[in-house]
Amino acid sequence: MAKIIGKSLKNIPWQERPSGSTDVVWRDTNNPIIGWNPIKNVARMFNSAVVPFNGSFAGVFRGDTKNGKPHLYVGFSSDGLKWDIDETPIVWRDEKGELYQPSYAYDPRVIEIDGIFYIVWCTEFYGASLGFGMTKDFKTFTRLENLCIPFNRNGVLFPRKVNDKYLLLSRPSDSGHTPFGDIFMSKSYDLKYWGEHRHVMAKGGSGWWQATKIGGGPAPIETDEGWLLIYHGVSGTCNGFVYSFGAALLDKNEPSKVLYRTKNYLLTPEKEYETVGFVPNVAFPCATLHDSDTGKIAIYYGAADTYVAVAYTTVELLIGEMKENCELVSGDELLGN
Ligand code: BMA
Repeated sequence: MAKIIGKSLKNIPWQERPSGSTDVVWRDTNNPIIGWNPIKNVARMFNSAVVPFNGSFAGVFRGDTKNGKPHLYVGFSSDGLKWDIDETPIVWRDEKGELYQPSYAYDPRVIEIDGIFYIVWCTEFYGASLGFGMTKDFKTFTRLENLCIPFNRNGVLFPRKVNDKYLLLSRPSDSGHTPFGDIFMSKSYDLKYWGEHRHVMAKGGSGWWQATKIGGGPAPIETDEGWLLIYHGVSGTCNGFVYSFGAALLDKNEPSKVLYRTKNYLLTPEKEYETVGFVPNVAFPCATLHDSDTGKIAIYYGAADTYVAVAYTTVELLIGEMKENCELVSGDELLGN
């Protein structure tokens, strides 16, 4: 039986799979957990990241303000479902203490490495690129060097070094709503200088749900069988893009190698809060909470670029599904080249 390697999280938000259901991933029945106009000046909160913090939970939220621009907000919760979110965007200072605010910021991921919470987001740097910063207490936030040159999005760090190096997944792109994109990996000794770039996963396959582009979602979860990556896959329709999500298992020691990958999506927009909103038909995962004792996983995803929603699965169900209905995509087999 597959096991999560990591901390236990007894207070993980959780609902059992509905009786009679054979779904690998099921939604919280109280979704969405954050709705329209959640705080002053913010119209929509979605594509946000949460982590266990001091016995409860903290999060970095994407808030699209009432002038349409997105910024990052910090929030706290005792149960992971009801959130108290600051009304002022996060203030970033550089390592010398000078203000260093991004002109816009979206799709944050928060990754704890050795007690420090690193935040990766999509920032303005001559086009969309990867902003980077850290906090220890979710009160003061230090902005670090941008992780790469333009254009790039969906930056995700692994939660520990592998073979002495930090690992970053990213999705190189162009300046707009990219009509292409595969997931790549870069390595670093210090989180500042990045190299040894590798291709990880290609879009496409026999199905259409991930035919247009893919992008890393929550920070990979370490398991005894490899790194579990939940990622989004995009399908192009005559009415625009549709964002669903699937999962892959990456090699423990060389995570640019894909071992298994879900042939079918795990969740696609079906509920009204996923199909109707500012951008219809989007399910965009950015974080998980997980419990190593039970294998429970809570997936936080943005819905319709409007809401925050939660869905549940277990490590056993997810890896089981990947093995039973696996399809590697042409390009994955280049194995790190
Ligand atoms: C992507 C990103 C996401 C967004 C998605 C759907 O390109 O901008 O923030 O959720 O489009 O609009």
